[in-house]
Amino acid sequence: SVSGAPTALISVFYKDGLDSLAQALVDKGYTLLSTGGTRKFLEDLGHKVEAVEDLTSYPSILGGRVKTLHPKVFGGILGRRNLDSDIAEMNEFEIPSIDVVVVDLYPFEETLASGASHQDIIEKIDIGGISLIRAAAKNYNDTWIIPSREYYAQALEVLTSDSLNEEVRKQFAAAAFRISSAYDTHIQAYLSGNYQNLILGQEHPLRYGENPHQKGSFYGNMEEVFEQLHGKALSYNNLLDADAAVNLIREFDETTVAVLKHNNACGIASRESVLDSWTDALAGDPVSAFGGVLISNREIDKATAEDMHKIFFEIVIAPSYSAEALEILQQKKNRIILILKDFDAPKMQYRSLLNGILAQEKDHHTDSQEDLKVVTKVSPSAEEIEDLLFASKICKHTKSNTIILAKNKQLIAGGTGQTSRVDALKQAITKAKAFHFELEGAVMASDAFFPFPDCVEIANEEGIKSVIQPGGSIKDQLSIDYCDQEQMKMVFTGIRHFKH
Ligand code: 93A
Repeated sequence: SVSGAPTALISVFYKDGLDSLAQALVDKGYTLLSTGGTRKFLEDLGHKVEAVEDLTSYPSILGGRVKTLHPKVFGGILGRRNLDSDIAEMNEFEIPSIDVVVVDLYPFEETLASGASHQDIIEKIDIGGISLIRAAAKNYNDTWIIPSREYYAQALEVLTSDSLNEEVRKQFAAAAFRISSAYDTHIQAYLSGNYQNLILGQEHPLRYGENPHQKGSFYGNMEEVFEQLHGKALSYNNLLDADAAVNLIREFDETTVAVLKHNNACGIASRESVLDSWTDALAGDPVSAFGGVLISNREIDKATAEDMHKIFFEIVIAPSYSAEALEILQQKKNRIILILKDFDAPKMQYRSLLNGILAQEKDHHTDSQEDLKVVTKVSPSAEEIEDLLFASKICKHTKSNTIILAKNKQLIAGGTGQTSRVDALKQAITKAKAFHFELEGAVMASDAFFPFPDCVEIANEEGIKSVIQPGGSIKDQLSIDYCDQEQMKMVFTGIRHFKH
């Protein structure tokens, strides 16, 4: 140390929060040693502080670029206290041992984010501080590193509980290298012009955004999800649809084909064969299917490809294609043909709004038989339960407010993105009738509870007798009473599936 007592070198950018740590160090008998601004701050608090300048016999030079970079400082940090030759050299060159190093680096990221000039950003590349951190962390057995103001509280705890041991020192050293490594990562990203990519991942510019006058990009690793076999590059809207299609199809284990438009399913069916699934998915709404996205969870065979080829669609997604199927589908030059890989979907979901982003866990809950609570006197049959669960999976992936009508594992019609639940139901009924579906025996799924019994009343008038919904409205009983009066069946899932 400088004075025989153990020494703590403190050089921090942000001084707030330093007072109690400095006091605790003083209480433990440490001599304080500091750079200019930090020394002034500590002296103003009433502490006696030695100046790094006095130790090095150099002033801070080059506008502060060289303050601590000196053998007397680094020797004091790096000298091995259990090595005779190091001790001998420290004595020879009058290097005091430095036992604690407290650093808070120049705020590079913050300066960058503030929109500062290039020169100001460069000046905020800390050199001395980062070297202090790395040196102390390397010699963690002898020099305890407190590598940023985020660690003051933890350090204070260690000091007051007298629990500084080798394991603790090592943990702080690991934190130190985490900090130095992240710090340099930001600098390299800034200098190489890839700063945005550091946050968002690899940028893939798109032809345009949602509309031709909007620029757009995708950030991420599309190759992990798709292998593109044919067609033009995916557009902004294609990607939104592809995402919706993949999320939907991943709900189904049995052979299923879906058709999507504007992120919502307009047709979906589960059947024994891919061809039958496709045929009955298309039947859900052959008008909307025009220009849509087709997705299958089984290999597309020749017969299915031949039939798909008859209509105009933008994208087909499947785990694989038979050679003949691929040959048929490739006949349209622009048609996008994708293989869906077995990728690990992120658990979180993000969306930008106002001046920030929203983050949430994805809706990973798939309603199953165990979730169902029959609330009516009559229970749905086994086939009806299958349809109810089928419909509720579609609900989960359809824009709210939504009502899904299904029968025999086929989407009959959906009301999508309506401002009232009744409107969603009416839209579904109108659509179903337009495509000549018989609603008698169909089931109804709702993404959220019914605030009033109006939906079950309208459904009943159309012959829809089985209903699945989360429940939870204060007026649930009104819907239940109506169902009981009409021998309808209703199950509660307890799980809402809003999708906004
Ligand atoms: O410009 S530097 O890279 N050169 C140095 O030698 C040096 N030593 C410490 N910046 C340096 N520091 C940094 O100064 C510390 O990391 C801390 O952020 C700041 C503290 O300076 P002051 O005590 O004068 O406010």
